[in-house]
Amino acid sequence: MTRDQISQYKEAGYTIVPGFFAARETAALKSEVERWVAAGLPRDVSVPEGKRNLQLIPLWPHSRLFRALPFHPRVVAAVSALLGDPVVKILDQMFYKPPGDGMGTNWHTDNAYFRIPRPIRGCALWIAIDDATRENGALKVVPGVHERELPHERDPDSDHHIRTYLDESSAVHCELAAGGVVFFCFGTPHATGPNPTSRARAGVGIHFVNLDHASEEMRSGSRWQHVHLSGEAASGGEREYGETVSFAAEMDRVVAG
Ligand SMILES: O=C(O)CCC(=O)C(=O)O
Repeated sequence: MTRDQISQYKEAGYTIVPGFFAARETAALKSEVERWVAAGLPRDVSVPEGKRNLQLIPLWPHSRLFRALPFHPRVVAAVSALLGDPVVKILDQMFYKPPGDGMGTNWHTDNAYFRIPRPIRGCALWIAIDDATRENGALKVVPGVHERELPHERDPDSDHHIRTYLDESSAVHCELAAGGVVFFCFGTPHATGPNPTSRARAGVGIHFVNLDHASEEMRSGSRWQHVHLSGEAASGGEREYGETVSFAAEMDRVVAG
């Protein structure tokens, strides 16, 4: 992560990092996603008849590779630079748009769910598992409005999401080859479009917060997971899972089949 990318995150509320994951890493992540889809694990959260918006949440119980992903040294370095220590991972999820009838996710901010006092102190890492294009529903963000609190209401297109309405004329389409990522803060409005193409589009979102800036509810640990990645409580996974967790070792396992 470059100094410019860190500045962009702080000023605009997001930054795009193409090629964040190497080809071998991306292939391993994709093969886990395909395994979940083949097993029918993701749930269709869409309401409109004839459309699908598949979501799997949380991810870590379903894959040792995804359990290890937040501990990837590149991920820890990035979220620590963006949020300041101590960083915890609180949530992970997968969004899968099937070809043809794959639906978008309407505009929202993550802070409408998480409610931390300073939204810049929490961020999502969105990973393009497949190439993400304007045509197949790449992530869109509205830059520079992350300090504004936007009203949200129930999203009629989803069985559990909430949404906001906003002027999207300045939206940035985060087109990315698979393995590229977007970091965006909890205050940054984002959405995705539909996938009318002939190939599926999967994305993974992982949420991190600086624990000193978490809400009371979040700090209590009763609602969201606390996986300590930096700071005094970080133990490389021992504390959370009773063992040291390694992305590289899990990747080798997935690749070996
Ligand atoms: O990838 C998607 O389709 C939705 C992403 C999203 O809404 C999120 O990460 O909160």
